[in-house]
Amino acid sequence: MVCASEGGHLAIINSYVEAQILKELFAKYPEHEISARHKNLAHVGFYDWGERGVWSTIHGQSLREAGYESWAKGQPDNATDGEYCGGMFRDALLDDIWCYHTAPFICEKKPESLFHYNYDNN
Ligand SMILES: [Ca+2]
Ligand SMILES: [Ca+2]
Repeated sequence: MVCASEGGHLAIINSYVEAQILKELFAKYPEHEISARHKNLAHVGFYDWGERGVWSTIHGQSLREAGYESWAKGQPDNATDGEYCGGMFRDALLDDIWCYHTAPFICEKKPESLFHYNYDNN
């Protein structure tokens, strides 16, 4: 909701290069500056909408179609039966996490949205 209020959306990782950019961004916020429950895991824009282990971006593409599906070792594990939201560790590898666990989050938006935005173009 915060991302949307700023004219963007949770970051969708479309390439290894974009993942590295998010990794660098995350590195600017050390653990001690983060008050959320998770400090080394950020919410990003993918989820398991049907809760059946089929992961897609918030825009409906599969992770492969989006361009990045590098899960961390052993993930997604649905560890506590309820990990239906997408997360990214500090090393840019993906994890499935509880949607309501507080964690840092990363937004993205198009440069032109700095002036105006149109949902039809997103
Ligand atoms: Ca992106
Ligand atoms: Ca997990």
